[in-house]
Amino acid sequence: MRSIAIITGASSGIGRATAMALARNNYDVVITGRRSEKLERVEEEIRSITEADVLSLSFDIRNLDAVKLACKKLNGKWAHIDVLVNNAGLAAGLSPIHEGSVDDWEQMIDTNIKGLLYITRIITPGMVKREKGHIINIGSIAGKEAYENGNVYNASKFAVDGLTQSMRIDLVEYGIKVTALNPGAVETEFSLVRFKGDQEKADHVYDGFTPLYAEDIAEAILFAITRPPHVNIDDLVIMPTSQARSRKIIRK
Ligand code: NDP
Ligand code: 8X3
Repeated sequence: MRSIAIITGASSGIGRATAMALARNNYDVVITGRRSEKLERVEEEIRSITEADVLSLSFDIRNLDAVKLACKKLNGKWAHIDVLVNNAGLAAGLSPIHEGSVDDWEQMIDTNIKGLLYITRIITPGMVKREKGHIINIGSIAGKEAYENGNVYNASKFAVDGLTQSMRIDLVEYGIKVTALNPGAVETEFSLVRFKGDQEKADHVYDGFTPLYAEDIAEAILFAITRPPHVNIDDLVIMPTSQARSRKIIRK
């Protein structure tokens, strides 16, 4: 029998790669994101190369009513979510605190913290009732150490770290696993989003070294969710070999 995973932010990057990896490995997948045309393409790709069943849900995770409405479609077999991958997130801008954009701050807090909480609040009661489930929170090296101009993005990922620890404490008595996965630089749409579509600036981030790829993180997620029942991976930091800290990257 196939298990069911819901992956937020599966229209690109880490979420997309995770949906593909899980679909290839005996999971039916619920994929979410705002861009429905991108989700459709991911759905088609999964259907064309795997046996997996796919449900696409397009909504803005910052909007609680929209999240609730979309999740009403999680009925029948889709009601039994085994794995929740809290991945949707972004960095907006890179400015010192005294020059930061309040709109950017709100977007990061609303997506990376509140959005994660909204979907978790909807999915976890079923896991508690079934006494079974696994939550994967995508944090970041930015949630382990602050860096220059990272401020609110850092804070949002420190919050994910805190929530992961707290969720594990609240859910342990129900046998629910909670894992945090904290990547360093991964080449996705992340930098293009951070720099508001400036492709040159985004490309520059990955100049002169080999970053991680979305598939590297997807493999780690697959590893975490396929451990035996008595094993939980609490917290993983995954970095490119050339990156020792957020801002210590060897470029050649
Ligand atoms: P991408 O920009 O490629 O993917 C981000 C995903 O999040 C997209 O599918 C996007 O979908 C979704 N998303 C963003 N905002 C919203 C929203 N308001 N509502 C619903 N979905 C939303 O970046 P990554 O794959 O790199 O990012 C995935 C996660 O990994 C993020 O949490 C990021 O912070 C984290 N991370 C990334 C690192 C990196 O270097 N790339 C390193 C460490 C952590 P859509 O736009 O269609 O809504
Ligand atoms: C993304 C990695 O170092 O750009 O979370 O913040 S970093």
